[in-house]
Amino acid sequence: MIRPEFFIEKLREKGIDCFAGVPDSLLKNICAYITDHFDAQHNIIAANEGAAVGLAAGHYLATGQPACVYMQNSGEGNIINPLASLTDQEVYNIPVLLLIGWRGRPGVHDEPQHVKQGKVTTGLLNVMGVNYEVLSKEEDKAAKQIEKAAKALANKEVFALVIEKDTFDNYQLSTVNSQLELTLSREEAIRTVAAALGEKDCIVSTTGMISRELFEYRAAMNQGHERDFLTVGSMGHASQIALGIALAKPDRRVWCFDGDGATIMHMGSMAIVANKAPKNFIHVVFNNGAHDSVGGQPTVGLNINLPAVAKAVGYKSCYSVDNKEALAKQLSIINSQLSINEYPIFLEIRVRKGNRKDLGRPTTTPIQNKEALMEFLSK
Ligand SMILES: Cc1ncc(C[n+]2csc(CCOP(=O)(O)OP(=O)(O)O)c2C)c(N)n1
Repeated sequence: MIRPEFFIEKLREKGIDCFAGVPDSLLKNICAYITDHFDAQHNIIAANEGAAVGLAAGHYLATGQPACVYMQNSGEGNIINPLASLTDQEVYNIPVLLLIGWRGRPGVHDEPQHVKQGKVTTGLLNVMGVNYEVLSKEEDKAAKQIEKAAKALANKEVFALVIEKDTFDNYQLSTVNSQLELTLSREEAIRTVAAALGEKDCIVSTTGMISRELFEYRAAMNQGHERDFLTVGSMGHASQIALGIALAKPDRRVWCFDGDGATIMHMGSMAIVANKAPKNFIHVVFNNGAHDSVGGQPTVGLNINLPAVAKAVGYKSCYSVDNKEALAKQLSIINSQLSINEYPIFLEIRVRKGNRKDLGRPTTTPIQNKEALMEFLSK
């Protein structure tokens, strides 16, 4: 395995000391190392991977030095546009080093949402004309690959290092967010909200642990999973899936269970929800100020006023709570005192980072999930 400090030192030797990206579980150790060792100017956890390529381009324009963009392969979709229309040699010809975690690598068991992306990971790079190396787990070989990457960057190319599982040695994140005062766990908040739903209501939950915790809540309560669309991939799009349902099924309330990282990833979607003004839409953001599901790297979630953003774009009722009592009270107000004219609703729940160690994964397939939900919605 490669020691994070070895890898980063090699990049520094090649003049790369600026990072931007969205963290990934396979890159957890290297992302944690970067978070702890680079200041806010030199490590920007971006809203999404495309934005990270934009940041890298800006850094190059200002310094003449390429930056490194780290991401999970799920983020490849988000970088296609800036690769094709910003960094490409036929456009501005801007070098960027991509560090791509290869979830779903063919032959390695992974969750359903990673299988397709894993198959097309290197193919997409080929189509985009991006040369790459699958990073060796041996330091001397990896050093040679970094040499090769540096030559491509010097030639103003985008170059990718594709990272397999267990490439980097363990590194424990020591940077903590200023959220120590938060006591409510995400799982308890999820259970409290799910328990407050009406019979006909449905939930669209975001990728990562939020969907896993919701799934386990249903199992623990001996309930079916038909009310819940567990969006295992498509980070940042849960609110639009929920909006699509809400507009087509005006007689049902639709709850979106979002994360702060996912909300921020495609925050523009909030404006579309608010302007469509569905009278049956409740957007709940479990805000722990972190990309908790992939290692807990910070987001800007706890530094910004999400309900104020929601209010500004046009959600009719916006709230923030940070403890169980306040949450229960707020849910009771939503359920019994608000008229339909006070929708769409935005509810931020500030929760602490972390999850139960024995948290399971959905045992139903995405297709079973989809079919059960469609059957539920058709009734
Ligand atoms: C486009 C894309 N980029 C990155 C990921 C990897 N990923 C999965 S969950 C997650 C973090 C989600 O954070 P948040 O929405 O705040 O929820 P939390 O895990 O903190 O509950 C990330 C980065 C992904 N699935 N898709």
